[in-house]
Amino acid sequence: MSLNRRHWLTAAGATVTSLWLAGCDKLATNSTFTGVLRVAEKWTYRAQRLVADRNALAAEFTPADISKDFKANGTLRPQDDEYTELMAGGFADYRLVVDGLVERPLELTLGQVRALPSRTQITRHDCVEGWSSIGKWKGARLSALLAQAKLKPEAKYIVFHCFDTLEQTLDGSGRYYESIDLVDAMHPQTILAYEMNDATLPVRHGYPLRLRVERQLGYKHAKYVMRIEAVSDFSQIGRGQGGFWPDRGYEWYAGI
Ligand SMILES: Nc1nc2c(c(=O)[nH]1)N[C@H]1C(S)=C(S)[C@@H](COP(=O)(O)O)O[C@H]1N2
Ligand SMILES: [Mo]
Repeated sequence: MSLNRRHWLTAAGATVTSLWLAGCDKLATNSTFTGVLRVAEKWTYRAQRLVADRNALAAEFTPADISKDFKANGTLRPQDDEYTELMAGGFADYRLVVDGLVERPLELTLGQVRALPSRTQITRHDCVEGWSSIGKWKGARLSALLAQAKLKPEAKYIVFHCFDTLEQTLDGSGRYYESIDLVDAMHPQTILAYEMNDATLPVRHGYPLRLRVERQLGYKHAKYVMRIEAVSDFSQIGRGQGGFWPDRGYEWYAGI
């Protein structure tokens, strides 16, 4: 669903509510009003169907399906100082920062992330460039992490800030980042993976933590996550389109 359609839906809802508040007795006998209500009902139904569809699970596979050679793409080893320094210390000083529109900002060690409720899944990764690979992922459920941080009611999107700079720019807008809405954030298969194919997540696949958001294309799966920020709007982040590749013309919502 495009953002425009979402805004339209909200606007339609607001119109019906204000008509309602304007006095329902008079309006109930008005055929235009009943027409508006019927249209609104249809839209609500469609919106619910879209959300129900988005809550469905992505296909899962068997161990025999796991790709022998899972392709790696984009950054394969961040060259950024922060990452290099943490690597030298075996990531003992790593803290996953969770902040923004949350009641309880968090700074978690990798041990604390591993102690969160987890999920293991064998799924297919589809890159926009046309290749796919199947892998087994284990990670912390994003819903559990966000429950611990307690989202404020204004929070609408979850932004993943990464360690790697994929494009050298003067203004720093070449840092990788991505964002998802709360439907995907709460989806049971949305995890912060720390294991791939029963081993520690390899550096080329996003060590120490990478997002798996199985109903969307590969570029949404932020690798090298260092900070998770809850926001009401992402227009002030990067170049404002909600992700490194969305900033460069790709769809923000990359459903598959
Ligand atoms: N931080 C970061 N995350 C990233 C990328 C990247 O370059 N940097 N590339 C994206 C793209 S386009 C894809 S297809 C997947 C690749 O994940 P993989 O290397 O584990 O196959 O990571 C995505 N997440
Ligand atoms: Mo990709």
